[in-house]
Amino acid sequence: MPDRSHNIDPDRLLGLYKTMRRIRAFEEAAEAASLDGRVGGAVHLSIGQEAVAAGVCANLRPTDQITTTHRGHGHCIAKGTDPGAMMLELFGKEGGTCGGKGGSMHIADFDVGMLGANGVVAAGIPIAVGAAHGAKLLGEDRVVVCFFGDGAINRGPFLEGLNWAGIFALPILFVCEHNSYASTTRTEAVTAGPGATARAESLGIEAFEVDGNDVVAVDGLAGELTGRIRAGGGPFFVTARTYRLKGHTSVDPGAYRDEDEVSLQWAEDPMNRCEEELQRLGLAAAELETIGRQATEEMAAVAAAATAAPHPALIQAFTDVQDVGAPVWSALP
Ligand SMILES: Cc1ncc(C[n+]2csc(CCOP(=O)(O)OP(=O)(O)O)c2C)c(N)n1
Ligand SMILES: [Mg+2]
Repeated sequence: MPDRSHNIDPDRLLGLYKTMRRIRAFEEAAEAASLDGRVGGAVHLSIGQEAVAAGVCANLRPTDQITTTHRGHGHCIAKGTDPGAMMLELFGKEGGTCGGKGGSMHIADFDVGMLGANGVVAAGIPIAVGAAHGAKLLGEDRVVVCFFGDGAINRGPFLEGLNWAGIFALPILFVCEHNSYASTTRTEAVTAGPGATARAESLGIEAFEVDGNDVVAVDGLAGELTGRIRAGGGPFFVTARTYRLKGHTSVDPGAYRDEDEVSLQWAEDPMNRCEEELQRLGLAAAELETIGRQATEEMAAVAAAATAAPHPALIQAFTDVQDVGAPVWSALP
């Protein structure tokens, strides 16, 4: 078993930190744009969960693939999707990852192996399993990572997907991002038995638990498991314990949670924990501040560009969708 202690190369940890800061800055910019109405409707923020996205995706190649959920901005950024195109998508603007038609919950970017966010809980699981089965049939050495929440384990596709992956020994890593909530409900109140890890094990899938706010631990475990998949192993399952520091959506004040619970969890903010680790390795606080400022500036520029960008021409409503025949709306510009 490889060493999973905190012996990490400082440069690697710095790279993980930069990814986490970019995700946090993107989420803060998206939150502001949702609250002031530039983005129509609410968005699901991954603030507090950045270490899972960064730690797992740091072990993936451009040809590897992921699926994600309604809370998928962090996974997209960590996999290499351009935040500028993502922000345009959130704003419903021209140049968005899906032409501005999908929005936050339907970002997809096949060029970097990002097979799609998904507004339907657990619906990404069979898609990821299908992609992994495709890799196996084609003899390609792709690894597929399937991100989903702790609420998703109570839906049927979870059982179907894990069963199929187990039967066919597929090259897939399931990552259950366990933030303890499904919307306004504590998941333990609606989950029978010991939970995600045990359910995977009951299907014969080797499963692990990791502190999802510890990016070094996530990176180490993901490195080990993706390595074993590339060597012909898999599937594997990881439950990453983390916490959703914000409400379920950008407009949810989260009144169903105890204030003490939330403030205790802010003390476990993965960003601070990563900074402490970097300082222990000799990085200066000023250097970390510069990285944070650069990330904020990058995402402020991205949001400003999305604010100024045009909406797609109305005729675009008829492209890239199902065959609707020739549009007859002659008034279209
Ligand atoms: C099939 C389905 N049922 C219900 C919903 C409404 N819904 C949206 S997000 C969510 C909670 C999901 O919880 P979890 O999987 O833990 O993800 P998290 O929001 O915590 O990231 C629910 C119930 C949905 N989108 N799809
Ligand atoms: Mg959850």
